[in-house]
Amino acid sequence: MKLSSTNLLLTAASAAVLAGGLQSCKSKAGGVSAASNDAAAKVYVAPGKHDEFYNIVSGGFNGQMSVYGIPSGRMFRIVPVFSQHPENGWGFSEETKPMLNTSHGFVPWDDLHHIALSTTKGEHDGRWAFGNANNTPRIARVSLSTFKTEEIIEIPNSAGNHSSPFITENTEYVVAGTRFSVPLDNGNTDVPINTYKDNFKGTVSFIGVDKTTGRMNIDFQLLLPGINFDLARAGKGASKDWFFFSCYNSEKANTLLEVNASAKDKDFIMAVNWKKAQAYARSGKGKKAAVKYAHNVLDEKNHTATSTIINEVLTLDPKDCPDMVYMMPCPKSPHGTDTDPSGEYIIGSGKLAATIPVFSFAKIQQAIASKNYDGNYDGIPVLKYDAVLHGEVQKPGLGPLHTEFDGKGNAYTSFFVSSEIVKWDIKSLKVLDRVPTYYSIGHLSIPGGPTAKPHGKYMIAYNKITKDRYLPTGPELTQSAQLFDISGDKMKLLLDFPTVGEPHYAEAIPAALVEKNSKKIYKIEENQHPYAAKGDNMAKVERKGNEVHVMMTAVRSHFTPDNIEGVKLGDVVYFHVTNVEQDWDVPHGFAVKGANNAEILIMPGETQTLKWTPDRTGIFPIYCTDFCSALHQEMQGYVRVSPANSNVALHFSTGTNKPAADVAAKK
Ligand code: K7E
Ligand code: CUA
Repeated sequence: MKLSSTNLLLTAASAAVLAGGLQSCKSKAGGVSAASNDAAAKVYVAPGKHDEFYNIVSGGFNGQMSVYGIPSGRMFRIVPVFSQHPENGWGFSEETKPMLNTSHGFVPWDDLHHIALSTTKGEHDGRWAFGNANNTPRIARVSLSTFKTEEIIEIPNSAGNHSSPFITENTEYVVAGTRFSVPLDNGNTDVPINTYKDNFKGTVSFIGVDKTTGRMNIDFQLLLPGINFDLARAGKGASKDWFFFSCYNSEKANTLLEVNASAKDKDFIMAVNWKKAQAYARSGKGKKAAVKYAHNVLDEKNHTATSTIINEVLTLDPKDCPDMVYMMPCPKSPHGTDTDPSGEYIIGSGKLAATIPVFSFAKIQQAIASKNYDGNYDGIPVLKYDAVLHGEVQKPGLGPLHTEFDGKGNAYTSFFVSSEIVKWDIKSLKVLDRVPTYYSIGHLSIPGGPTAKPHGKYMIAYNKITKDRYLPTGPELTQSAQLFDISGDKMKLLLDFPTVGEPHYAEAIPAALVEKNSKKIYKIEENQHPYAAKGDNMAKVERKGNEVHVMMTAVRSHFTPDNIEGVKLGDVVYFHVTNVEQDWDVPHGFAVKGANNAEILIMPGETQTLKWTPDRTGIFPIYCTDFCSALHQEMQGYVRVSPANSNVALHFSTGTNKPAADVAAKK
């Protein structure tokens, strides 16, 4: 989220907030935070040594995930997800373009906010990372073996997929809640905006995840009042069959939300019994609705993605499904909702609230059993606030956003306005410690923080404002993370490190769970790409009408073929480049002069295709863009493009001139 602290101060906050906000700004002017003396030793990972944790960080507006080491803060790679990526041709190569297809066509750039790492029995299993596309609603699944996006599924009846992707204990479901309520896709969508209250609906979708393959499918969708869903967390342990969603704009405002959606003093956390919803869906309580959404899958064997458009979704209406959905009042525009490792406590962080409410799952169950309601909201029972409340953390700070846990009974909440992290005791609700962040923290993350078994030890703050923390780079500054040691009673700042994009949520996982499964090469004998050349002897060039298909191999340090003639103006050339290396860390690159599309980077054993439409006649050099060997600079070749009506025959060769030089000279 992007909150401007001035907006918040001017329009929505009380005098107390105003005073507090100004005070905290003042104390931070030119602030220098003290890192403890032994901080350097604690983040030092000696050359050649590995970090303790992989940290998978959302890229925010760059639409990608990035991978860092903790505690060093070193960045290892950007994993392209929802945006084209010039570093490796993601979304540019013919094989990966379908991954960015949607019901709106090709979408080359999105906004990724949240990471969810797969769990089994509530604990990290090191298999997949899920991410959300916020703008054109989608969920992606990234393999933690290849660090590649393997699947992307679009979410119909949704807009601004912010409440996503959050997972159940055994990764049975990934959820996606819509931020913007909108008219449903299968109804009349061309309505006046000011008919919001009548025509706009909210939805949350439950996307099933196959246990073995990870394949996603939208199992069912709940049709809900036209409010904004913000964030979510599944229950754990006793509450494992439940899901909790924070909602704002219960006022159902459609304009100037900063004022109009802040009118009531309580919004909601919505509790969904997903087991019950699943049973309703299975027993035919749902209705099939006509929609249109894309489901894109990357096949690891042929290295090619396919995009399928699906036309139907199963919807469940709470009216037909009793005891499935409840609302819990929550002070002022809750942002994060987080469940503690035991699953008993649900923490709501009202951005504009002066306290942090902590709900008790046991009390929620009692309130439901005794129908302890405070009326209903659009037909959905509202549970009495006092009946479900474990208690409130008093005077925690200003602008609470997100809470994580260390597994030792403590919660850590980020405060955007007062720019700090506050540690508090979940049971006693006592504030134990606070540290400033530089500046204006959004999410925070503790390794395993959202799981039933946090790994603890470290905490990372993802800050929204960087200001004076690093060497300036003009108007646009790097984003900033801060690493804290939380192993003792007091939180200790260890390190600032820059990040790419604008990180929102991140999740760190012990390296031991991921490292051992990391794929080194794709086996060439398993390559099923239809245009793969699995050895130099299979390399060839074929014409199909005005398409020229070049089945090319790359190996240290030449392409086969490296001389190609007979391409004519008006042809479309497909360079299908197979990297036949079977060695770890030996990619080859491919570039051709005048390519309007991109370059590509091909992993060992993989085939990738660059499409090229030459715009003029002449000689066009090709070369490898990845410094692969001492003779990398020799890894080059030429393509000759002749006029449309020329009779130059299709020829290709490597190491021998074809056609023979004397024949060619006469042409
Ligand atoms: Cu708080 Cu989009 Cu998770 Cu950002 S959201 S901070
Ligand atoms: Cu291959 Cu450089």
